[in-house]
Amino acid sequence: MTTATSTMTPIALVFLLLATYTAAQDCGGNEWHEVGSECYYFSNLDTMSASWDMARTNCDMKGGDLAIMQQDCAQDQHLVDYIISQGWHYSWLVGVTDEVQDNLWVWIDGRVSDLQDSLWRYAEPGIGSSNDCGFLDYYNYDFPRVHLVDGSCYSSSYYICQFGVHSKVNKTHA
Ligand SMILES: [Ca+2]
Repeated sequence: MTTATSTMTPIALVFLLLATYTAAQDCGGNEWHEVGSECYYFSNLDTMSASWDMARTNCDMKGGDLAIMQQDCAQDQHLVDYIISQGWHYSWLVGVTDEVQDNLWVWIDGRVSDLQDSLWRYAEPGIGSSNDCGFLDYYNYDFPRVHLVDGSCYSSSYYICQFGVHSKVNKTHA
């Protein structure tokens, strides 16, 4: 037991233990948020923005990688609903890129993205554009929506990490 803890009043210690236990249940720490069956880190909560490369490095240090989607429709919906429920009007880097071959969008776990999936916003991603990284983007037109769009890999952006994602795509963006 540390000196600081040993000098706490018993009631403070109870609260500390309770807080620790609660955090441990919630995806192993207060950086990670349990959404559906997965744990995510939302960098907007720390006002942390980064390029694609740095975002992946930061996610890696936390024990994950950029968030992956299109594996499980229900899980995708959980994530979308969560963002809408929080009212976060942002765009976040997620783990999909067409850097290797234009318009072939590949998730960082190696799966090719289905561009017909309604998770992609209408007319997105743009063909032949220099925007090679995928974002999950909130916008409100009649009602709040969250969709995938393409964007720059180099601008400093918010990002979503997903705990335990194992990448098959090189972390270095050429
Ligand atoms: Ca592109």
